Amino acid sequence: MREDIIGRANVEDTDELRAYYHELERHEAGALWTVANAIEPWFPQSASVPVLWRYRDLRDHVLRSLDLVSPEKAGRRVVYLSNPNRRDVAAAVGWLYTGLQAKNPGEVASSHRHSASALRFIMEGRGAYTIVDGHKLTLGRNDFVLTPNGTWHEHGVSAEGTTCIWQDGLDIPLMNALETNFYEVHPDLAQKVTYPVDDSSHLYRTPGLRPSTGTWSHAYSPLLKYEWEPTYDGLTRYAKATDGSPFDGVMMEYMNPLTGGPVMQTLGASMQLLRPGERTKAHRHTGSILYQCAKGSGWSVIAGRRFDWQERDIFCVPSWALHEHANASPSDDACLFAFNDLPTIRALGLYREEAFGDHGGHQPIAP
Ligand code: GTQ
Repeated sequence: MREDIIGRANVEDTDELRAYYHELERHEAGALWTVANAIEPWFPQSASVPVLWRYRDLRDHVLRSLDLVSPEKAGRRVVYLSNPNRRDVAAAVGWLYTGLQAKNPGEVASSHRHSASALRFIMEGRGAYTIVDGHKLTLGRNDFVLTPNGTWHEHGVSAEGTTCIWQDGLDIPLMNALETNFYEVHPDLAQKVTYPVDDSSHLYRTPGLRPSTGTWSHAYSPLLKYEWEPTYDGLTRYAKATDGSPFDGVMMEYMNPLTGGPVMQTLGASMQLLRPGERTKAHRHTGSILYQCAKGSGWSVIAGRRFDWQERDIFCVPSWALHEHANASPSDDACLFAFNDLPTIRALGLYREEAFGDHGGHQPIAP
């Protein structure tokens, strides 16, 4: 890939050079100028494309997995969402994995832990719970729960509940890309609940207050569950006090209450509210995002394509893709849950953001 720009590689092939490249290849080596423009693009080149996964297309298939395979054999009955260009790494976008998991009442999956950080967002059903290192968290619709890397975790639905479906979000592809992924099955296949049920909420959910006793030495949030009611309440109250971001509307980030930082080291999450008729301005940033519509309906324009979404639909925004969101309703608000790899991107000093039309620096304009 030659480029006729000063400072970029622009070497024409000759018989002598071709022989030289061939010779280098035999020594497991190569000439940088043959690959330089490709491996050092002017701006991020995501291999992922924007995708919308409609819940109405997927729900029956997710439920069918309950009849097709046993939890014992499958481990977890999940339909994962795959980006057309990222099937080889099981990524939904960038280095993020996501899937829809179904579970019947009375079922519990075996306990395990891994290097990937995980989160769930509850889509439907009653009686779901997760156990994280002995902390049992009861889960309802639109609740968001963490299972940070290295923690033992298992998911179940109580016998009195109904069939549950939730979205799993993990950085499995990132862990594999970094070649840091370990996996362990719990020696007893199940954990004991060693703390009072929902203790993390009792200890850490009251805004502005922290427990005076105890210590928390983990790098992830001690508040393991973020319930829908206080989240939605927080957003509607915030909406009274702000015009919000021109790019994101009224958006709040799920945070570690002890640090104000992201919920986990590698993954972050947010909930945003788009007011009736609101339409945001387009921007782009590094980092990959997976959205789920938690309430209402609307559309997004991502890299020039329009995607119409409604409750429970999931869609992705690849790194550096221009995107804007709109609430389709003149009377109801719309809420988008999202998770992202921004804590990783920020920790490495790689976050960059740009409004549409605001091309700073010396780079050529992205298509
Ligand atoms: O429950 O931790 O959808 O390890 C895929 C891999 C869920 C989990 C998934 C996992 C999990």
